[in-house]
Amino acid sequence: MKITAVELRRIAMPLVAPFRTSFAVETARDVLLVRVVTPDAEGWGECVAIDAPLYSAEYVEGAADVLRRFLIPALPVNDVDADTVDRVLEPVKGHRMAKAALQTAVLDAQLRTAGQSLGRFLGAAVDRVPCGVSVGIMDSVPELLDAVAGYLDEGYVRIKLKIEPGWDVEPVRAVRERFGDDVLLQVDANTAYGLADARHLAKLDPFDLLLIEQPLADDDLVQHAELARRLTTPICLDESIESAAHAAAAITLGAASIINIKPGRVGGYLEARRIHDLCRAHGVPVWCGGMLETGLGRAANVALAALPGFTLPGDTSASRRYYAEDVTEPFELRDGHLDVPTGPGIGVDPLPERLAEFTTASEWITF
Ligand code: SMG
Ligand code: MG
Repeated sequence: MKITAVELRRIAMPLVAPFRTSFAVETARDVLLVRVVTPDAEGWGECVAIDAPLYSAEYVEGAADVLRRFLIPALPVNDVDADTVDRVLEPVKGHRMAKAALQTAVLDAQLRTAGQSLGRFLGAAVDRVPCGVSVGIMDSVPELLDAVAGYLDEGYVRIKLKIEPGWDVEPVRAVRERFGDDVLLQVDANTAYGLADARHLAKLDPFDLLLIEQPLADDDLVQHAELARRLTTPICLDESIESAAHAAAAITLGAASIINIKPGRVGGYLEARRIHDLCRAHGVPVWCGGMLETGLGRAANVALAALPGFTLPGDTSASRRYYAEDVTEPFELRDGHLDVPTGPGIGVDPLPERLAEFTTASEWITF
């Protein structure tokens, strides 16, 4: 495939409600989109980096910079596919979210040219995926219970509560008391605790949670393994896992018994599939994480979530959980599920008027 141009486009997407985690409050997404143009097709990749380096070291302006300075110039323009992108970007350390966006755009163009859907390319086993929802930290327990009630009414099959010190056992207890033991429930700390909090975190054990996600720092694999010995709640890693090698280390150490796969965090859909394959071979369940993606990123995540090892519901919520207006046709929940797109590539297109309306900047790199 020959690339003729790459666009770096920024869009500003207001969220329907603030989303508070242990590290920040998000009120809008400043999204970097990568568009790859070839003589036969255009491909889209959504960069999941947020505006500040608080979830991980990456941030949107840094991703744009490394793309224009190092990643896009490294592409062999005359004969490129997603595997080539993996290989030629390998010497650049880190910057996996930026790499993932570029690789996804190339992969989308490649698959649109070949007329194959991303789901089929990755090995999707189902045509729709069950969906969970991630519920931010709130100002009060009643406010949280209202939010959870609304999501359960919409049909979400799993609830994830964001937690931090001071907002953990009480909200979990309240949700269990109000909605019962049958609700699939899990929590996500985004690295907010230390191993010294093990006895406190063990107070979550009686609530029969599916998992606790990333309680400790991203580079605390050994500490996570120790924490796993002190809790009955299974430990799931998110921020710690940036590659299949990290996943292998975490499994070997006993640091995680479940893994959250976010393609952006691990450098793209090819590495995401490798992590899926590795975990499946080891009997480790995986699920698809989310980074408040627009319809463009969501389409690709839903395809990934259809692989057979994704045995837990993902943070693949409907468009309206995030945005009053999405840049694509909205993803809508039906019976707690989203349909896996079947069209070529990621299977969705940006709506030109929406895209124009949300765009704050655009630059083209031509070859
Ligand atoms: O996309 O539904 C979503 C958000 C899911 O909680 C979610 N993501 O650590 O898993 C996580 C967080 C990171 C969000 S940072 C913007
Ligand atoms: Mg997480």
